[in-house]
Formats: sequence, C-alpha cells, structure tokens
Amino acid sequence: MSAQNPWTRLLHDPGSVLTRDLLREPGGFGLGQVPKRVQPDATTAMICGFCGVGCSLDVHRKEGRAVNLSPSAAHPVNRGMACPKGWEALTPLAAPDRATQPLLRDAAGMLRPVDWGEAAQVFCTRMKALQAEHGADAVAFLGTGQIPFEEMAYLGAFAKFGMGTRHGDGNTRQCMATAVVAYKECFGFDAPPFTYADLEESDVLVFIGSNACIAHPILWEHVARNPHDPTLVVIDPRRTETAAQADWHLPLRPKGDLALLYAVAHVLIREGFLDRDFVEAHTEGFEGFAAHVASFDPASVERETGIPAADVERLAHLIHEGQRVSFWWTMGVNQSHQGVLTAQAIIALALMTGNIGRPGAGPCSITGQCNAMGSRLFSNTTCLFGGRSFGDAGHRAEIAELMDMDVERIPTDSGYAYDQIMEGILDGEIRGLWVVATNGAHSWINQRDARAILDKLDFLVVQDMYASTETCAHADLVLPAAGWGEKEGCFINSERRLGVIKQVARAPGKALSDFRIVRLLADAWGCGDLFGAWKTPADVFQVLRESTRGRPCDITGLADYEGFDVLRGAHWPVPAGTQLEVASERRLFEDGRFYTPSGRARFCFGPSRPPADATSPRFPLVLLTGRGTSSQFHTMTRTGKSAVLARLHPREPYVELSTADARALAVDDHAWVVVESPRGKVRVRAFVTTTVPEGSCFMSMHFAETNELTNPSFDPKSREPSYKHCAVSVSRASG
Ligand SMILES: Nc1nc2c(c(=O)[nH]1)N[C@H]1C(S)=C(S)[C@@H](COP(=O)(O)OP(=O)(O)OC[C@H]3O[C@@H](n4cnc5c(=O)[nH]c(N)nc54)[C@H](O)[C@@H]3O)O[C@H]1N2
Ligand SMILES: Nc1nc2c(c(=O)[nH]1)N[C@H]1C(S)=C(S)[C@@H](COP(=O)(O)OP(=O)(O)OC[C@H]3O[C@@H](n4cnc5c(=O)[nH]c(N)nc54)[C@H](O)[C@@H]3O)O[C@H]1N2
Ligand code: SF4
Ligand SMILES: [Mo]
Repeated sequence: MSAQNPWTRLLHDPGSVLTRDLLREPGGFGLGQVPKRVQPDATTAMICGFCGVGCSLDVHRKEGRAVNLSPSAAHPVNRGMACPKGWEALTPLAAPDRATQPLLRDAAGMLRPVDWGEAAQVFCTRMKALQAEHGADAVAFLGTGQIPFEEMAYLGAFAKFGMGTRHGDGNTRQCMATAVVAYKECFGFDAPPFTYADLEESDVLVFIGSNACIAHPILWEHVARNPHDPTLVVIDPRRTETAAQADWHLPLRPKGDLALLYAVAHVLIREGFLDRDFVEAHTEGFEGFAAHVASFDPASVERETGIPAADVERLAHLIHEGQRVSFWWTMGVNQSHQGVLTAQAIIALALMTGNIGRPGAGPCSITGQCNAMGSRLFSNTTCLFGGRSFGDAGHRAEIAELMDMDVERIPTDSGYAYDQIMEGILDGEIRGLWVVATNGAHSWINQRDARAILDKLDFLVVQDMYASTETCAHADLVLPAAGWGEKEGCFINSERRLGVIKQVARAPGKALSDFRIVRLLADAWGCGDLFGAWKTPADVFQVLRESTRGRPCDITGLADYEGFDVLRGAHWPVPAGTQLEVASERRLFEDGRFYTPSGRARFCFGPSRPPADATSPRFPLVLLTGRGTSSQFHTMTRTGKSAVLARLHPREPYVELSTADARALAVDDHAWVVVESPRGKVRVRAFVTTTVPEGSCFMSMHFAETNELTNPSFDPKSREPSYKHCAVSVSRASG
C-alpha cells in the first residue's frame, strides 16, 4: 500500500538484512513531501493513531481510496517527520485477519458469524442475566487510550450510567495511572504542564526511565533541534538508544530512582541550591520534605542506587547551574512498586529549584498512547467527565444536569481498578467483562494467570479490529471494530494538544466504529434515550466540551473540530473567549497558581521500599521489560501486519543479556535460552550486549512470552503494575 514509504527500501535492498544497527535504529525519518509517484485527488491531515507524540499525517486519496500518506510538513509536532509506525499507519487496515462480522461462540466452542441484531441481543441478555443473578456490579469493562475520546466517553457513560455497573478501567492503568496520581496530589489536578517547545528551550534535560528515542521518536527530534547546546542526562539501568545519545548516562540499579532523587534533593538543600522565593510563594510542605530527605545523603544510598556519591553531587550541581531544567519521565518510573512517590520526587526537584511555569522547565510525564490524555479526562473510568470525582456530590450533580439525567445513575465511587477487576473475576464477584481496544491476554502482568482468569468469566465480550488477538481467543462474543482512519473524533497528545482524526477509509465487512457499536448496544439495552443527543462524535464533543467549563481542562473556547483543526490543534486549557493562533504554545502554571485549594503546589513524599520480587540464588537476574524498537507497537496486532516494520524487528522473542552474564552462563549470542521465573518458563534467543548491566536482563513487551514471567505487584496508590522488575533465571536451552 505504501510503496513510497522510505522504509520500504529495506525490503528491496539486498544489503538490508536485519543487522543490529537496524534493531537499534533511533529516531524518525521524513521529508515532509508527498511521495513522488502519488498524485492524490485529495489529502486529509489527521493525528497518528499509535503513540502519544501526536504527529500529523497527510493521508492521500485517489478515487476516494486512501492510497498513501506522508507526514504533515507544517504541523508543529512533527514538522514533516514520522517514525516507521506512522509511515506504515495505513497498512494494518488492510490486514487479512480484520474482524469483519460479529462472532458468537457456539455450544461446540467455535466462534460463528452472527448479525449485529443477534450480537446486540446476546450482549444485553447475557449481561442483564448476570446482573439479575449476581448484582449490577457483576459486570465490568476494560477500555483503552487508543480510541477517540468521544468513543471512550460513550463507552464509559453507557456502562456506568446505562448498564449501571461501577466497575470500568482501561489499559491506561498499565501506563499512566502513576503520573495521574502524582500530578493530582501535587498540583490538585492531573495537569502535565509542558509543551514540546520546552524540549527546545531547556539547557539541562534529565530523562528518567524513558527511552524516548524509540518510544517517542518524533518528540526526540525536538531535543535534537534544541539550539542551546543542552546537557542531556539519562537515568536508566540500561544503556538505551536514548542513553547512547546523552551527554551523561547514569546506569542506576533497577528501582533505585526514589533513593537517588531524594539524595539529589538532599544535596540541593545542603548546598542551598533552592529557589526560596518560589518555594515560599507557591508551594506547601517543603519543611516536611526537607526533613524527610535529610537521611538520604549520597553516600548512604550508593548501595541501593548503584550511583557513586560523587555523581549524585554532580547531578545536583548540574541542576543548580542550569537556567532552564526539565525532567522527563515515562514507564521506568510509572511502572514501579513505588512509582507515585518516584514521580512526586521528580516534581519536588522541579518545585524546589523553581523549574516550573517557565520556558524549558518542568516536571514532564510523557504519555504513552495516542489518546491516553483523552482517557484521563473523558473515559468516565477513574474520573467523571472533565476530570471530576465520582465521590464528590457536587461533581455528580453537575454531570447529571449536563446529561439531563437522574443523579442516582452516577456511581458514588470510581469502582475497581484493572487489577481489582481481575481479582473480582477470580473471586467470582465479576462474571461478565467487556473489553474494548486492549489486548490484556498479552499485555497484562503475569499473563498465564490473566488468561486463566479470563476463562473463569461466564461471558467475555471483546471488541477489536482483529479477531485474531490473544484476548479474542478467550471471547464468547467478538465485536468487529473500525480502526484509526475509518472513523472520526479527537485525540489529546502528551503536551495536552487536542487534534482531530478523520475517516479516510471504509471499515471492512460489517465492522462498525466503536461509537456506533456502543450506540447500538445502548439502544438494545433500552437506555438509548439517555443518549438521545449523542448521534455523532461531533455531538458528543459538544457535551464533553461543556463538561469542561470552569475546570482546569476548560476547552469551551474550541467551537468545533474544524475550528481547532485549522490551528493544527490546541493545548488545553482554552476557556471561551481565548484568542488562539496557529501552532501557539500554552504552558501551565506561568502565574505560579496551582489547582489545589490553597493555590500552592504540594511536596509529597514517603519511605522507599524494596521491590516485591527479590533475586535469589535460584532466580539471580532482574528482568526489565519495555519497548524493543520504534517500529513495533505493544502487542503487535497492528504493526505486526506490516512487512516493512517486520524487517525492523527481530522475528523471534529474545532476551538481552549482559556480556558478563552470558559468559558466566556459557551462552553464545543468538543461542536459544530458557528464561524462567516462579510464574513461567519461556524459550527465547539470547542477544548478548553491552547495553544491559550485569545482573539484569531485558525482554521486549512486543512478544507475549514476556508477561508469562512478570510478577503481579503494584504501586499501592496508583495500582499500576510494576512491569519492570522481577527475578528470573536464564539457562542454555537443550536441543
Ligand atoms: N515504538 C513504540 N513506541 C511506543 C510504544 C510502543 O509499544 N512501541 N508504546 C507507547 C506507550 S503506551 C508507552 S507507555 C510509551 C513507553 O515509553 P518508555 O517508558 O520510554 O518505554 P519503556 O521501554 O517501556 O521503558 C523505558 C525505560 O525504562 C527503563 N527502566 C526499567 N526499570 C527502570 C528503573 O527502575 N528506573 C529507571 N530509571 N528506568 C527503568 C527501561 O530500561 C526502559 O529503557 O511508549 C509509547 N511509544
Ligand atoms: N511486560 C510489560 N508489559 C506491558 C508494558 C511493559 O512495559 N512491559 N507496558 C504496558 C503499557 S504502558 C501499555 S499502554 C499496555 C498496552 O497493552 P494493550 O492495550 O493490550 O496493547 P495493544 O496491542 O495496543 O492493544 C490494543 C488492542 O486494540 C485494538 N485496536 C486498535 N485500534 C482499535 C480501535 O479503534 N477500536 C477497537 N475496538 N480496537 C482497536 C488492537 O488491535 C489491539 O488488539 O501494555 C502494558 N504491558
Ligand atoms: S512518533 Fe508516535 S505519533 Fe509520531 S509517527 Fe511515530 S507512532 Fe505516530
Ligand atoms: Mo502505555
């Protein structure tokens, strides 16, 4: 489909066998030009449907069909660039295993095609029967950060206000929950303060647990364009693609972050490297924080962090000497048994040095999925619409009035988190589950248990673009969904920029957009009247826009899709009356006022604990997991369909082993090995490398094998899985 895609040369170039350089390719690629051989009749710009960077792609159509795409040249996010996934975004739509009709499991255990009428009837009859027998909360849903927020909102509103269950969560729990809790507690609202312009304004950038070069490749292009000759610091146990680009890599011990950050704070306080005016005028709780970090002197944390005391001192000096210091974090921090405290320690470093609310400064959590930021405001899972609280009677009344609905329909708490839903299934409390646009049988922590748990359900409904996913294999009912490019709505990217996605292709067979599926089910359920005004995504946008009035995320200044699409998106907040300019930047907290009752930002802190799964002589290595390449996305249901992307990624599951451990285990590069944890045992290829420290190994989450090993432990506050720490052994595979 995309013959002009620059990455396709790899397919045709006989010299382009899968080399290590290709495995480790950094960054993006793009010219910002319409590929030469395409003479499009029409071009539609829309936001990419993979990661949270939010690049704009120009989809070219000929005779009504989407034939190709190129990155939008004039968009401020990507300026004519895209990573390999973006270039290949149309390919997954044409895959032969697309779900094209509803499928119902019959008595013999086979999935058989049914029409939409029957599918909707079965959905309602079986879910209602479970609720009648076991209570309204016996059914739950799991949503996603990968569909437009109008669709998420419809899903969350139908399930909680229509079906009447309290329990719904999403794959964002696996990902952003930690950052959400950290920001809420420190700022009074889940408000990542930065824009990408800050990446170009900083003179010191500290990346913590982020491999942006491959996970957010086009965001990294902003770093590359920074004209201030910035100092780049990367804190990651592995020498990642990003660490390799840095001026300074601190290879800390896995999960040593909290002690390290407290030790840095300790030095900043000891040396008087503080912005006292800012701390006094705009924060609260500093004294308690200072007392807490008093015991974290750099020498005493050396063992826990693996970072020499002199390096901690040096990092504190670097932060002090920087004029505009920014801190960027992602899953190395969020997916931890103490992720919230770690994220809050990062926020504390920014607050105590006054590095917030100014160009190039800030504690910045980069979001993962294309619309995780939309789900944080509008999915009706953890929060009520507009970042409200289910537990707040005033908030419930506001939403009931907005929806012209009885307030009793709104649950008084946010219900179970993902792990509690899984536990609830295990206990027999939850009997029916509706899974939309997430592939938990591959991506949930400790997958063998996850699959057995899904099999315990009386009724599992999976709504996906493909009927071939690991999760569909367990479904009683599969609902075929349209994907990105086959429907419309809005995404919000990492820097709070709203952008539009549009329909440029028809969904195959009888597949429907998630929006239309939810509408169909709500009508069949008998609660269609609740959503009388919700006929199109644009209608729902109007409701959600209204839900933000007067809230920190106010977008009442955005009239409709067209209005902000021509501006190439807009960062929230945009209250009514805001004068917007094309590609303008809107950073938060420039006035030093936060969303807490006092208007001050809070220092939040707590004790550092060891991770759950300690190594032992039987399981002596720490398994780290994460993204393996810029060319694959998550469980590969979409990117796995592209031959081009396949060439950029190993075909077989692999474990990255340090040269020292490989030597000690007598394992050769590329040999088959067995990786074992108390939960599972998998056979993978060894990739012997100097990028992994001795005592640790790394597996990519793109292969299902990885989560057969992971240990189900969670951050106690955010309930986010600690995917990046478990004890394993590696041995040579026989035969
Ligand atoms: N190509 C590609 N891009 C993606 C995705 C994808 O699947 N593929 N997924 C998107 C999504 S949803 C997300 S959430 C983001 C994730 O983006 P990232 O968070 O950047 O990616 P990860 O590889 O999961 O984890 C980042 C790093 O954390 C490190 N790490 C592990 N343990 C620790 C620790 O204890 N401390 C520190 N400091 N670091 C540690 C790992 O070594 C790893 O290099 O990527 C997004 N972008
Ligand atoms: N070990 C380990 N595990 C991890 C992680 C890790 O770092 N290490 N990272 C975690 C993180 S950060 C994340 S975000 C999760 C991601 O985990 P998942 O959400 O399970 O991953 P995806 O493969 O993106 O699954 C999305 C599903 O939605 C389908 N889909 C795509 N678009 C649409 C649509 O428009 N409508 C519908 N109905 N379906 C659609 C896709 O085909 C796919 O099956 O994985 C987590 N798991
Ligand atoms: S960086 Fe992210 S948003 Fe940009 S093209 Fe790649 S996957 Fe799409
Ligand atoms: Mo994620």
